[in-house]
Amino acid sequence: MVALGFGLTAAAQAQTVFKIGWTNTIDSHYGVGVTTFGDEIAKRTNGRYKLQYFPSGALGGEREMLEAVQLGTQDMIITSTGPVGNFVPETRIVDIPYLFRDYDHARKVLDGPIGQDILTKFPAKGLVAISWMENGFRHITNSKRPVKTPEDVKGLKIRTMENKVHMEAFKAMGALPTPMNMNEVFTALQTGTVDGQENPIPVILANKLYTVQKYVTLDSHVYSPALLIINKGLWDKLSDADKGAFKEAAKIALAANRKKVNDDEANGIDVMRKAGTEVITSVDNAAFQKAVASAYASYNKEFGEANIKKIMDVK
Ligand code: EAX
Repeated sequence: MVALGFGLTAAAQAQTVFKIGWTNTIDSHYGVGVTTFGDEIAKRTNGRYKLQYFPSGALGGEREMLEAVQLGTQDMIITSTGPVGNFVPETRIVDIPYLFRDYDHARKVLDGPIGQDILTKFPAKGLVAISWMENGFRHITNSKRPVKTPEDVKGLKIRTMENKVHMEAFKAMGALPTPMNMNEVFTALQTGTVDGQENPIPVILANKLYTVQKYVTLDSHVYSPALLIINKGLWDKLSDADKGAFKEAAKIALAANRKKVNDDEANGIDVMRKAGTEVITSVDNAAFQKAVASAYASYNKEFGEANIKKIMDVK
């Protein structure tokens, strides 16, 4: 954070600049969310607060950026929940495969009491989650073979996020989950270090992963929330009015971020097919769900079957 004073006139106001990092590009669903958030903050605080953007992993992977925000060496981040469970374990429940039916269901849970309650667990860890954001439903991509059934996943080396809930699911499917920082994924796919990876369409598009993957299977195995997080020390220094301005700005940013996800979902298949990638749209979801069923034993143990059912039952 850098506080800049301009001159000594009474009218001049100190300007505080917050550095925010993320792994996707500036024009991605995260970039749209962050730049909208930045515009809205500047507007609502008469320019007293400004964001300095560090897209495309310029400040590192999500886990290392989260550590930096917790330490205070980085001010803010927009991140998937991928590595967040290593800092705030209560978030892990939303990473369970097949927990959410569709986008409406996921958005309703996160905007409602269950999702908002999870945000209250962050301050104890030196972080303030200003708002949920959205990454999207995740799909399997690979260059070995078209994945049409869970059988096709067996033996594939699949990059996952540093997220034990996801890794358990891929292990249950017989894949070899390989946790890796997003910044290394494109090269790992290009060189064949891993056979495939799994990400939402907006991430596959923004990072052009489809140009180094022969097959994309739209299996929507898990919904991936994102979060807009600030260092707690910085948040506590904001006046109540400015905290309110940040919250209002985040609401508008979330709407812009979700609209970009909707747009990418609508256009993405065409973009990938035009680039020569085979996109498999008809997937036997029941078979994939059955393939991860064994992981549910540990999910029920860790999170409580009733808590999982409570989320699934939200209409
Ligand atoms: O948050 O690491 C991942 O696969 C994430 O989906 C990506 O960084 C966007």
